[in-house]
Amino acid sequence: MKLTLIAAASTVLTLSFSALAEDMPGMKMEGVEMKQETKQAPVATADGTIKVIDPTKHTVTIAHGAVPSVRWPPMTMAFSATEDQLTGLAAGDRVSFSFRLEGGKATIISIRK
Ligand SMILES: [Cu+2]
Repeated sequence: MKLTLIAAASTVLTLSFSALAEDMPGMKMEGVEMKQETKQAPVATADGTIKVIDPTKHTVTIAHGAVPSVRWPPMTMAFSATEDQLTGLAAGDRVSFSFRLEGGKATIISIRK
């Protein structure tokens, strides 16, 4: 009877140790990936008013408010955007958008009225 209990207890211990060992590398990996993504291209969000949409150049010119995360004052500038992202939008629309800043070029990630 005693032997059976000990055997059962050590089985439970072994199981919980292996569960821990599996969890830890996974958590570390996730942390590393998140850091790399932030380093590569910071993502910022802003609000603004669409001034011009240029479907041939795939750009949208937006008069946007201040963006503290990239130290921008309010300004009017062009962002790269895909045709899909610009569908349903027009000059004069108030929009909220997120963008990625890479090598001095700003690319829209998401944009909505
Ligand atoms: Cu700007």
